[in-house]
Amino acid sequence: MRRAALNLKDGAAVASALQSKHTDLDKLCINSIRVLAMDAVQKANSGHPGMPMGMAPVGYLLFTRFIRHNPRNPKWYGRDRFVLSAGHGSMLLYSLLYLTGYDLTLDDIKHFRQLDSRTPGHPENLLTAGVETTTGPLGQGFGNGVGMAIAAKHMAARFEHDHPELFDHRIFAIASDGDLMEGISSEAASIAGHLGLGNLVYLYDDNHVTIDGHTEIAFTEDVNKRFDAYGWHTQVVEDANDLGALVRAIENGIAEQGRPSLIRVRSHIGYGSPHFQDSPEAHGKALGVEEVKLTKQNLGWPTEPEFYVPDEALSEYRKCVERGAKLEAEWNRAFAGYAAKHQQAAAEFNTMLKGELPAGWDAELPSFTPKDALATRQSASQAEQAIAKRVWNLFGGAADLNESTFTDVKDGGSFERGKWDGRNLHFGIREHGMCAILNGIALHGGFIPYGSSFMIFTDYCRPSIRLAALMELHVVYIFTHDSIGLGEDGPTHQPIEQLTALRAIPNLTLIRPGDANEAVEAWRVAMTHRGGPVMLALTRQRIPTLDRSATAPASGLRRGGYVLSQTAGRAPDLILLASGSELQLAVGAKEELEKRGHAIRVVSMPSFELFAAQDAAYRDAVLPPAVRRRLAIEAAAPLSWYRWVGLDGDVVGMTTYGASGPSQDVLRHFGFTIDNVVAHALKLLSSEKDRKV
Ligand SMILES: Cc1ncc(C[n+]2csc(CCOP(=O)(O)OP(=O)(O)O)c2C)c(N)n1
Repeated sequence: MRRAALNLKDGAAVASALQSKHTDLDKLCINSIRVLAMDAVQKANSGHPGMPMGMAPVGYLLFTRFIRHNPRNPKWYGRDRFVLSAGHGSMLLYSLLYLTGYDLTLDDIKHFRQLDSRTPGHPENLLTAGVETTTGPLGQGFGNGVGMAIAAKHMAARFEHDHPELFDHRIFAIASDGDLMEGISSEAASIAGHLGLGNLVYLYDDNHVTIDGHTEIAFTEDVNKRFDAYGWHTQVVEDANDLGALVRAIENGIAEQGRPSLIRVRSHIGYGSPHFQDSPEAHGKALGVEEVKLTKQNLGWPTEPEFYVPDEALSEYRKCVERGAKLEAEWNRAFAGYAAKHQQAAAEFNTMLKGELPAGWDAELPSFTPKDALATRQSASQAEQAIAKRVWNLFGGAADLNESTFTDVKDGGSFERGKWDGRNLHFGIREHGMCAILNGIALHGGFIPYGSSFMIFTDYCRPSIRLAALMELHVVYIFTHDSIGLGEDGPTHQPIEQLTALRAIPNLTLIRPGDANEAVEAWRVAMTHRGGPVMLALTRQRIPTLDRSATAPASGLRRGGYVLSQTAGRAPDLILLASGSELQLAVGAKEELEKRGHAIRVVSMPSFELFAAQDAAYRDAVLPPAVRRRLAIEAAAPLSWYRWVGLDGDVVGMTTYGASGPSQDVLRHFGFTIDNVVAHALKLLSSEKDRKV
């Protein structure tokens, strides 16, 4: 069962049947998509009919002739992946999913864009079976597909042995003008071309229209020349309705093994609409009752009932069910043969796919003593190396900053063209592309992807991080140089508002460990947390490893915040809270304040999200509501701390940008000293209004 052969056979059959014209049945099938898209958008009075109407022939051919999928098991590992990068054209995907027999009904289509429906405005992977990735922010899907292709190559290199047919699935995508205008697609296309990802086949919907007008107002480059220059295999289909030409081009794209493939397809937005075809009017709103009627008449379709799909068309599409079951059954048979021969590999593969960690994954995690003064980027790196030795599917790399982030797996080799078993991805200086690719690797399945750069550049990654959180993906981010403590590089590189901004992303778990042992614990959470991404914020500068003999162990990090230490025998007068490199200041200030007779509690607060997820009893035990004198210390914008310090508390933070200078000088300049923390604490302690109730 060589998949390429099967594809070519299918394709050739279509091509000869079609020559360059389509048959009546093809026409019915294609127009079914157009009608469903028009009617659904009209009923919702909201949505984007034009793109699905223009690209209906491409969707039809891909789903019925080329993409290996099983509508009754959308998670079958051996399937080809399809990404609708132009997510606003969601009705193209929903139509195809319904028509080919996924768990999506005509009733779902009728509830397009309604609350609680399975057909939201843009495709969401958690809501709709068969949606591989959430798309809508243009360019993201393009990057996801590249990540999926990387994952497929790496998986094959590890496992295929004598069974390449089990691991040779491809990634198909439809991308639009908007996708290709967004910078993220340039990053992703550049790396895909560099790597020679021959398992990618992208179809570019060249319809010359965006929202504000025709593309000539803003997008006149020669897209194919651009992709030639990236090292892609490029083709042109001059008419999206020329099925024969489309088939040949897709076949060529599939046959091209050494380069990713882009097929520019000249299509017509709103195809069939007498007044709005080729016009921006067809892009993003209902055509109107009258125009829908005229378009149906123009397409030779009955004007009523709405959502009408002829039986012949539906049964043609539904052949995908039988075909898919057969494809999966063949794959399963082949896998059974594989598993008999390669028992250990098959077991490992299944563990990875289930998202489980191998037994003993954490057996070599280091622990540190007070004599180790390490930057958390160093201690975290040691933890990562210990995990990587035992967890093969921890797979990622750096955006050209491994020399600073220390995330490359030692002796892991580079993932490069033809060296698909290399463990270290070199994303180049492409942070946004990196994070979209990480999402794609996670979506593909089988890996725990990670990526690293400087904390300041999370701003370059934010849209993809947000989508990882929305899609509940297990992605790990390692961002170092997490404060003004990075020193000389100065304010352009010193994150100020980033921590607060990241804490505003729902379902992202941010961890800023306060010493080497907390850094190890942070990696433990990163590996075991499920249902969303985890980000580690790590220091560039060395910080002390706390003496834990008289304090709580670093495992407290797992609960996000914990009492590190407290003046013995007395209720606290004041609570000092800190994260990351500022935890040492809280510890030092406590000593000074105790000398002055005050009872002090130090709370280590590496992760707001983990702490917020604890029950109220635990949170109140750590931060007793009665103790209202609370001082937080973090070398960053203070905004996110007010939830924890309350109206009577205070924050030693950053309200301006930083400055260039040696780390200790910069920290001192901005008040990150024990003396300044003590001064702020004394002010709180002497304040009448703040008195403990
Ligand atoms: C990053 C991003 N910016 C802006 C938008 C809003 N938007 C949605 S569709 C669109 C125009 C896209 O034009 P094109 O990709 O050519 O789609 P078509 O007109 O062919 O449907 C815009 C600007 C978006 N979804 N994502």
